[in-house]
Amino acid sequence: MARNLHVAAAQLGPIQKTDDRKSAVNRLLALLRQAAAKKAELVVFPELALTTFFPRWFVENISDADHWYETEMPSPITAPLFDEAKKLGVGFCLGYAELTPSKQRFNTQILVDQKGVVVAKYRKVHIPGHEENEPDRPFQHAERYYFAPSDEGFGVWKAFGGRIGMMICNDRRWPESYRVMGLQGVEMILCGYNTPLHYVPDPSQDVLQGFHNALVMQSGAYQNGTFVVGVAKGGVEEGVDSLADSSIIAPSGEILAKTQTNSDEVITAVCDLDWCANYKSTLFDFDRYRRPEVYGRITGQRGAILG
Ligand code: ING
Repeated sequence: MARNLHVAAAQLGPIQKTDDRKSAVNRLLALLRQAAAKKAELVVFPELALTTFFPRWFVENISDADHWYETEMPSPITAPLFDEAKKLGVGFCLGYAELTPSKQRFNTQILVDQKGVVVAKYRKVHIPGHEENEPDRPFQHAERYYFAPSDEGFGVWKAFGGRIGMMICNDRRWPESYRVMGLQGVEMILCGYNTPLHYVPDPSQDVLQGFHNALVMQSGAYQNGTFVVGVAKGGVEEGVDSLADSSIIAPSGEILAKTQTNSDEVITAVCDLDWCANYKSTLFDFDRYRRPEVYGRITGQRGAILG
């Protein structure tokens, strides 16, 4: 008997600096309805899905950036998304900037079940970019100024008939992200991303962004016997072209669905979560084949030590 989970990747095109949250929420509502019409049970939205990618600009006084963050979820502006999802009987995963009551700042993603209840929260672990103002860059990527790295690590939650994990953007480039969830039996990893095509100082690497995006998610899926749903906010946002290529990837590493545009677009796939066992119980039977006794360096050191 298959354990089918009908999942949708709801990709966003750009959100410009002057686009308000209401317009973003209206776009998310339209994508949610499209996904529900395609019989999706779980809809995955991108990283920072309510605002433009504001770490592109550095503000000296960080409280001048407070308006980019959510202090409550749901809030009066985002409540319509929760209400509509509950009415449609669809769950969703939403990325946003979180400002806690104690003024901590996180790049956050929540998992909301089909009754509109927040069942899980994940805060980004791997924060790329820079901490200081770097005005000479063509555009900044000051995520390390705007977000604290979470010390909560990667969880896996029983939801939607399976074991669901979450990660955000840069997390997908680190094999440790997948493995920590793989060691909790994860069957589907939900990952929103905002990836500028011109991030690297070496423009010749820009053409590799799509290749690297697929490479890391397909390998992470295969090596941990899990589905991976990667969802972009793509297109030209405030003059910066961002990668689209949202994808739904099988535990085999095969791409089941991929967006064709860099705009608002929904793709879906019916994922039989029992497919994961084909890999978890054979090639990647962790209990049988892994050798943690020789992996000490992975948690024992941060950087490379050259002997
Ligand atoms: N963005 C980018 C990402 O990891 C980046 C940062 C871009 C790193 C290109 C390396 C190359 O996809 C976020 N938001 O993490």
